[in-house]
Amino acid sequence: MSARPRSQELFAAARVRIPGGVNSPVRAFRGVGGEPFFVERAEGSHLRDVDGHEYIDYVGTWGPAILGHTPRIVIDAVREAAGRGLSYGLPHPLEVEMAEFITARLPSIEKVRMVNSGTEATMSCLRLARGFTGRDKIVKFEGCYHGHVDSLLVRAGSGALTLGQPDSAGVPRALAELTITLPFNDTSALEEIFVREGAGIAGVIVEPVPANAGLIHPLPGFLERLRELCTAHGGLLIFDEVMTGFRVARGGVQELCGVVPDLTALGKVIGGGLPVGAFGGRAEVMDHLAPDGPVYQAGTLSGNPLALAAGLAQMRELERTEAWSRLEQLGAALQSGLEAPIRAAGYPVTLQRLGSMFCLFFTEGPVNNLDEAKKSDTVRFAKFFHYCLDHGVYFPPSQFETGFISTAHTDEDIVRTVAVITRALHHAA
Ligand code: HOZ
Repeated sequence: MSARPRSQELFAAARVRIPGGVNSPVRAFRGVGGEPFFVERAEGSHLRDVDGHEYIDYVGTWGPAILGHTPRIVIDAVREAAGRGLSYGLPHPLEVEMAEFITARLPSIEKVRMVNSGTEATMSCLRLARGFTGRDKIVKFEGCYHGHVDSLLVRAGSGALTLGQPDSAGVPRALAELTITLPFNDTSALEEIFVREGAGIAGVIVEPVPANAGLIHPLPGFLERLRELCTAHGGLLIFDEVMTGFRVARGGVQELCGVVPDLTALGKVIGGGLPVGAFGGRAEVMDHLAPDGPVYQAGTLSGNPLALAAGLAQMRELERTEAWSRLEQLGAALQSGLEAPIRAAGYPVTLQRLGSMFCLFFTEGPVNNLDEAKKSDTVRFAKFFHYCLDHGVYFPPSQFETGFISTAHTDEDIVRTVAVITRALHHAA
């Protein structure tokens, strides 16, 4: 185990004044045991901790850092924007640029509202779906995580799953009862629920490629059937593309699968590392939002100029460099490099990947839903994780999270990572 005395000291101080010592998703560290390291700086594909250790980073601030850390182009855009003011609470040109940028690339979005986080985006989608349809029930899928919205902390993924709290305390039972949960990829369960409850369903929210219970692929036809059922019964289909939007392709999963949602929640990559979310969809639905319509939605810092400058700079750079094909190349190199070590591990390990997003499940694959993901050997995962960390490779500290590759990762980073994983798999045997 690498010595991290300064991190330990800071963590001890943090625990006195911050619940659990953490603010960010790094709370998932509880899932692997031990204490998180404190970051001194982040650059490109690397993190350096306050004790002087360097790590190849596959967390990328949990998704946003698709160009790697501190990309010059984003930093310059933020500096430039900051010189003109930090926040206005008044319209400014970047809001129009961002709205036009997003709507030009995601045809399902005719109008978009900026918010400050993915949670705000999904929360607003639910309210809008309820306001638009006049119905109360929401359907979600087990293991999908859509932020810490009351209605959605029911059989949730991500940190809630890692910490064994998929149904949070503090969520009124009456509200939780309005959320119907179904297993992902189970078309029969979906059809049954629409037969029974279709007339009361305001919307179905789904990560079209769930990435908060590890990474799970939709089975052929599942999302298409979901679309048909929502249309037939008048409920809205809400895609949570906070993780996948502008990450797996320019137009997210909806571009890859061709299924058109009514509403989409975005975040992470579109903020370039600053706090941002957005939600959008058909104009007919979005026009129900205040101040045009009766569904209230608000936020003092929404459309913040620094966040929009960062996000636009990042997304334009992705387009300019056709980054998605490079990200696919890097992901494919990692995958092919791991084939032999996974076969040689002597116990079941499954790599699931979409472009630059990936997860190593410590169980037999394919993993198609939460119950299958939960068969993973989390004790073995923890051993694997700590070995990698101690040898300079940082993966998400939970079996139920997804790793991210950035354009700043080099071929050498991937080769080194494969070598470390190979030894880590052996170590965890
Ligand atoms: N979407 C984040 C990664 N799965 C989780 C956010 C959080 O846990 O705070």
